Amino acid sequence: TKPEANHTPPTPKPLPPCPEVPPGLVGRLLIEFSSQITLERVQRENPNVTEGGKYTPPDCRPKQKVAIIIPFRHRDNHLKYWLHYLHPVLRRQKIDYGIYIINQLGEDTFNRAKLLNVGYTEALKDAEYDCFIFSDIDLIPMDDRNLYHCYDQPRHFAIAMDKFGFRLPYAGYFGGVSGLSKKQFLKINGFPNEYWGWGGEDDDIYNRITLNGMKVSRPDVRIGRYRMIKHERDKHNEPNPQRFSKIQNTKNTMRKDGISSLMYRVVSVKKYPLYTNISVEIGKPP
Ligand code: BGN
Repeated sequence: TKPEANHTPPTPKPLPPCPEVPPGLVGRLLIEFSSQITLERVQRENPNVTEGGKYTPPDCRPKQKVAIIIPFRHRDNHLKYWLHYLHPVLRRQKIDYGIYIINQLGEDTFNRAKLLNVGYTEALKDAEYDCFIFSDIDLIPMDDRNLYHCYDQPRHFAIAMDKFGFRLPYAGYFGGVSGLSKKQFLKINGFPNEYWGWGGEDDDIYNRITLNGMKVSRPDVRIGRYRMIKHERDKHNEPNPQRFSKIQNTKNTMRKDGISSLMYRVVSVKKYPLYTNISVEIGKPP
């Protein structure tokens, strides 16, 4: 026998591709927001999540690498619930993922869609993602069969929210939680940067999708159910009075306003055990 054979490390078994339908799903989930959650507890309950809020299934090879992008300001309590509920769901779904909180610094008017563009750009500096899921911090899926990956067409996940009576509020609704592959995102020039304050940016994104010859894909209404954490209206995120006219103009604005025109300044990138926090200055309305 060759003596060096003893020193050859065993070649790691190549993992099989992850199954189309993950075997460990449980279906409908019980979601409540009355018990107090601590990050220490969430960390304890998700020991395989690594620094920056990353996870890769240990037993199979996922097809996609998913960045989950969450626009954020002053919602620490919601973040705890989101992490508490989502990490276990995403693990059961066998998703290869990273969590990115995009925190708008200062007290100027909030700009959700611009923060999502920042999240897309910054996540790609961190790893080679090919799928981007954009989620509000206060939306928790009620069913783990609502799989957080990308589809043939841009995906709308949050189609049956409790506050809308578990139905789509209107046919073109694309708010709350949505997902686009890198290719789909670039095809629409990303999201608009010019919606300051509440409302309309999701409708603009919907317009971009249909104007570029794509259509929205959705889960079954019994599966795409969500609970929203109740909260007061945020300060500095008043309904945007320009939103009605802006969504009429997507066709004319989308080529110049988007990922191609994005400008911002990163102030800090912090990798915490359960998520990556990226604090940014994105300016203010003209
Ligand atoms: C719509 C908002 C969306 C919001 C949904 C659900 C606008 C544009 C002018 C009609 N759109 O009315 O941004 O997600 O309600 O709350 O306000």
